[in-house]
Amino acid sequence: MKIGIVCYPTFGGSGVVATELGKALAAKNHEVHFITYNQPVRLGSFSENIYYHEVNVSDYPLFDYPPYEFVLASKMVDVARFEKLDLLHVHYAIPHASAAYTAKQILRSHGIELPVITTLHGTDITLLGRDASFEPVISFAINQSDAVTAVSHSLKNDTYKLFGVDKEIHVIPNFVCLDSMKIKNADGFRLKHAPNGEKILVHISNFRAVKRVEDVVRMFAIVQQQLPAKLLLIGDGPERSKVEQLCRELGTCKNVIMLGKLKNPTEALGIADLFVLPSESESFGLAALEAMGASVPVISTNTGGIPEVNRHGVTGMMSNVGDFEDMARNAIYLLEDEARLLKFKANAYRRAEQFDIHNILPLYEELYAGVMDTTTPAS
Ligand code: GMT
Repeated sequence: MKIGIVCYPTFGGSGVVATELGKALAAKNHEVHFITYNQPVRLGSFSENIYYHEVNVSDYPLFDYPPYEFVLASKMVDVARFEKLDLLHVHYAIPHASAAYTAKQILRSHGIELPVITTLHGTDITLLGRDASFEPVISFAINQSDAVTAVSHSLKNDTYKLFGVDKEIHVIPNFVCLDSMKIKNADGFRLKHAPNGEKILVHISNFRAVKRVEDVVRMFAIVQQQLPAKLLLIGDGPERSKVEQLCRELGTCKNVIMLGKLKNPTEALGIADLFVLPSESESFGLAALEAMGASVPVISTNTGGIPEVNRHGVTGMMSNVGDFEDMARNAIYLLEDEARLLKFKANAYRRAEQFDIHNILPLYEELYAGVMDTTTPAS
């Protein structure tokens, strides 16, 4: 098949999922055309069957707000017509699903019927969905898609609750590519950051308020009083300076290492003993699944789709949002007993295997085939 993939090219989970999906489809001989405003972070070097079409918005002085959605729709039309796409898979409702709707109508006027699949990722629904100014467009674009997927049951339910959506939503969970997560010897990295055998806790996010990174620091401050530990903070974003300030206030700076943005967190996860995800809301928690794929148990909240990934008492532990003291107790419970920690590590990996790309990719391929079967070619 010839598949167009539209996504945010940044470090966010939706972009990572879209990019890894495209790479996996290309590896199965589908032709994949990424349409984004920048080369997706996880794309890496180009490979056979992968093409990248950049969306460039001109900076015209009349525009206070550059009309990105129209330029994107035009690019979709262009790629679909001249690369002869079979379908378009857009990740994130705003503005990708609505731009795809526009592109679909334009293509129809050229006698081309292009099926559109929309995948909902979370913040497009749970955060933007609360903003009334987006609601009519999001609902419409979802309803007009030929197929809609959500990355968890929790997100599916939220979508029905928050939007006037009557379209069937298929749940296709996020995935990890375990084959590409095989870690080379990371002893040097571990020695650098935990030279005295300290336990290593890791948090990865875009440091937005919804991630509650301050809770990571607060729980870590308690953990390090009980056992030797280091905290690796990976990522960057609006909350970073508050987090740095909190480290100074709590006197944890010497044990907190801020690595900033990493294109691929596999190496850091390879030396981790625990992953911490104290999010306020999370439709899935891809970062937690990636940690589990590196055999790292997860200390998380029990919000949104996280319980569909992390199993309390098996692959990690869950607490209520904001209860960093409970998270600290849970972390200590796992870290203080080596045998227990090893068991959780093995469980985490086994759980991640269920979400391996080899299990999830066929669900997308099936959906694509179904949508193409039911699309009537334009006459
Ligand atoms: O979490 C973010 O702020 C980024 C966001 C995104 O759209 O890239 O992540 C969302 O999509 C991920 C991939 O499906 C999910 O794993 C995250 O849970 C979800 N984030 C939220 O729901 C807050």
